[in-house]
Amino acid sequence: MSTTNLTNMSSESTQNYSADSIQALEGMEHVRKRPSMYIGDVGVRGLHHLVYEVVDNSIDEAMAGHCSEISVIINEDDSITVEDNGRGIPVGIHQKEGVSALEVVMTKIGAGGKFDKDSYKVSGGLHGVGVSVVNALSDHLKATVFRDGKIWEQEYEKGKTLYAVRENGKSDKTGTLVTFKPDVSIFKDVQSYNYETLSNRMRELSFLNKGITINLTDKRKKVDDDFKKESFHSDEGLKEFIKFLDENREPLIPEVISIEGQKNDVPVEIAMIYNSSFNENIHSYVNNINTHEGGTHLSGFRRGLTSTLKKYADSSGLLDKIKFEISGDDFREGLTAIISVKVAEPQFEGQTKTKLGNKEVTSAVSQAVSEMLENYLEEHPNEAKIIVDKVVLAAQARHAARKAREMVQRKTVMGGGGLPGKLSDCSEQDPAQCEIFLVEGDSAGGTAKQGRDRNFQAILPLRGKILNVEKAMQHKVFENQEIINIYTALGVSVGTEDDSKALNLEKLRYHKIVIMCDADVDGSHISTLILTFFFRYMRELIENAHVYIATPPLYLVKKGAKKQYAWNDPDRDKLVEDFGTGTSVQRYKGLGEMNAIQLWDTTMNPESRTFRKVTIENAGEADRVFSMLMGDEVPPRREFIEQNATYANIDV
Ligand code: 0RA
Repeated sequence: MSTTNLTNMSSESTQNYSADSIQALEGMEHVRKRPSMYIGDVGVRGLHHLVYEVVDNSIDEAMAGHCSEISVIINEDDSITVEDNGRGIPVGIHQKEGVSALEVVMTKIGAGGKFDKDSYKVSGGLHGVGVSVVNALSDHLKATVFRDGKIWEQEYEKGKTLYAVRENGKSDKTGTLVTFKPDVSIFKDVQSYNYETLSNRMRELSFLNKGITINLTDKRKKVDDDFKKESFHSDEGLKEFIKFLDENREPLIPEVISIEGQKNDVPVEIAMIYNSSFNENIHSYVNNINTHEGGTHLSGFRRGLTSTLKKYADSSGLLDKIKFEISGDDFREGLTAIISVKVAEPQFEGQTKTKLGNKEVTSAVSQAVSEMLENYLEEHPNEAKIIVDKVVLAAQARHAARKAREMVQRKTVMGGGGLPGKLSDCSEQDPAQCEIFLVEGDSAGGTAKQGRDRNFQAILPLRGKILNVEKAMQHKVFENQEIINIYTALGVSVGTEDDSKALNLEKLRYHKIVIMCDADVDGSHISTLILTFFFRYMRELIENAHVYIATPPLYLVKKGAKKQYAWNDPDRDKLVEDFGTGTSVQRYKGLGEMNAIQLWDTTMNPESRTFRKVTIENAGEADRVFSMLMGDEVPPRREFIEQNATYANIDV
């Protein structure tokens, strides 16, 4: 099993700005000078963002009812082509600007489709910046428009127009085709497009915008003599999205509950189901953007859900025997839901600007949920009982969990119960400088303790396989000693009664939390267990880029005094060839086989190590993978492992 689907090599290339360092530059030039202001970063995310920005324009055209198919192609040279069958960007002279509207869209920052008042433009990237930004950040871009029976084209270099819009032949189709090649002098540290990342996003877009067909082709790769490709199309939208997310979970009710409508001018779409798991799994979107940090639409959903279920349960007498309070959390245990709203002028807040701030949305969503659920519960008394029973069970478990949690709280910083005995702490006091290595097993822990730089590196050995939180009820999680040790060592206390998983990150004692496990099947299983725990119980740590995975080498290649490490088979083979006859290869089976100096040199020394930063590119996909890997059903897990068997092969 490899974690590459959930993690990403990521360069720390986000730029910093102070108000006065922002020079007033002309639009396109400013984009090139300060790309991160427009696309977030110039790393992997930014590179993929370019594709989303172009696709968003086609999605807008589809939402306006004029486009049914969008094709995305990763070309052999890592350029991207996006084609749609919409009306085609207008090519006539733009009154105010005096040049072709196409040229305005492509070269004026913020021009977007704004001159078209009729089009219902609510999509548009997180940054909503428009295709001109993509143009500015591309070495080369060519736009081709099929319109009025003709083919029109224009090309640009680094955003600069090469020639006026020209006609180049006849065609009876309509649509827009854009091919761009990102400027490598801007995306310096990024290799190339990741098929899976694009595929996950195109699938997500097809669920969020039902009826559209989105094709993805990778011309860099061939499978059975044909290019690698997929086609996404969803007739049922969010309903199907829920089924996809919960594929590996056991549903408690037979059908997905769904609603679609408009409240106070806010289009709201919701789908939800209850499953037998203990996890709350809610994904929220605004204008097709995943709002990781939630916001007013999510609050509205929670409010509507809680009040409606509570009212129903009270009036139905199902709670008569219950002596204790039922909290908001209890209504969401085992719930998978998607909330998608369209907001004309979204205000995004929060650390990653993925929290919706528009106040009017709360009541719109809350009303929508209440109406939908009231009807559903009335019409489905059997399912209603199943849901209420589940809520009651969750409340009971929560009472048991409270005792366990209070114990954790007493033992963590709140009670001042001291640090875990197994922790070898560092001497540095500034958390921003501190690192903690979570190491599998006491023996590897010992080596790491000797090898580390004790000034800023702490070691916490974990005993064998930590609890699989995917299958455990909350109180079991809070009773688990290894997990208590992690909470205590990190210094973060567990949440309140109402939000049992909220963390207080200000207390975090280390800003880098490094999972260091053997590079074999067991090691990667343990890494995944730890990651599952972080994903379910400490997601803020991942979202704030505190979680890393160490990468110990697989081989030591030696000849006489010459020694080099290799992290994969091709590198090993190359070293063996370079060193020539008499070379020996030592395979590291585990961290324990390295001595302290080797471990420092290869895996812990900031000068020479490689860490993989754990990121959540796509929360829905991450959730699906965790529920599959750690859940009950074996066949999908086997299939996933076979497809991602990087480590599994090595041991053969
Ligand atoms: C504004 C007006 C019209 C089309 C578009 C924008 C448009 C933009 C893009 C970007 C990618 N694909 C697109 N397809 C269409 C058309 C106005 C009209 O025909 O009356």
